[in-house]
Amino acid sequence: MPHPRLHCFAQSGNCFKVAMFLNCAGMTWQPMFVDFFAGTTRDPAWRTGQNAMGEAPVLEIAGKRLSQSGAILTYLADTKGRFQPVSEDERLDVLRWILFDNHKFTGNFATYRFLRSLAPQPPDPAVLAFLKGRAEAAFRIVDLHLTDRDFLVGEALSIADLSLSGYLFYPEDEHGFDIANAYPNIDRWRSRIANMPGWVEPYSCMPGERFLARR
Ligand SMILES: N[C@@H](CCC(=O)N[C@@H](CS)C(=O)NCC(=O)O)C(=O)O
Repeated sequence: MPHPRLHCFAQSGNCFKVAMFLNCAGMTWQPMFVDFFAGTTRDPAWRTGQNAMGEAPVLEIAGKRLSQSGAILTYLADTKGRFQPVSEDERLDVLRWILFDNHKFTGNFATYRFLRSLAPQPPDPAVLAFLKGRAEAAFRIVDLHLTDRDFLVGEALSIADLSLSGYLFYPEDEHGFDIANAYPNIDRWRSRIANMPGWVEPYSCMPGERFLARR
């Protein structure tokens, strides 16, 4: 059976969520470069051939073409038996955190980082300030939740952790958040994840040229 192919690019924490699973589960996979900054995901060919939602990541695996990192992580956990919830209550809790991640945590933080540092045009300061405030609020919620626990759900690493941490391993000059000092519980948690066997940092496992933050 061919190895899974992950359509991804180095700056994408959403892609990195899936790459972390593949790496930490010890799976062999093939990265397929998505030239996001040249507009690949906006190309009609991408939408008809890869993902009608116009997004990366896409994972080709076992004859399927999967998108939405949360759905991909759920599929991988279910089929590989790794990083999955261990009870019905945990399954719902993992789903809660993945939804919170997509809507509030990654949803605001990744957009903030993109506009702040990676977008070709300088951002509207009011939009940037709004996103920063929303991201900080989401960070406070996660930091508080991690006060007395090692992982988001249960006692072990789960796909909820892989989802929420996807953007936390990028350099501070890209996102501007002093995570170590402002959110110490998140900082310890992300170190726990980075110390998992097989973990590799995003710019070393996904294709695409790293460029300096534009601003
Ligand atoms: N909720 C989606 C978000 C995916 C997403 O926004 N991917 C970005 C790259 S990091 C993208 O392809 N954006 C294209 C666009 O918004 O036009 C997921 O978790 O997979």
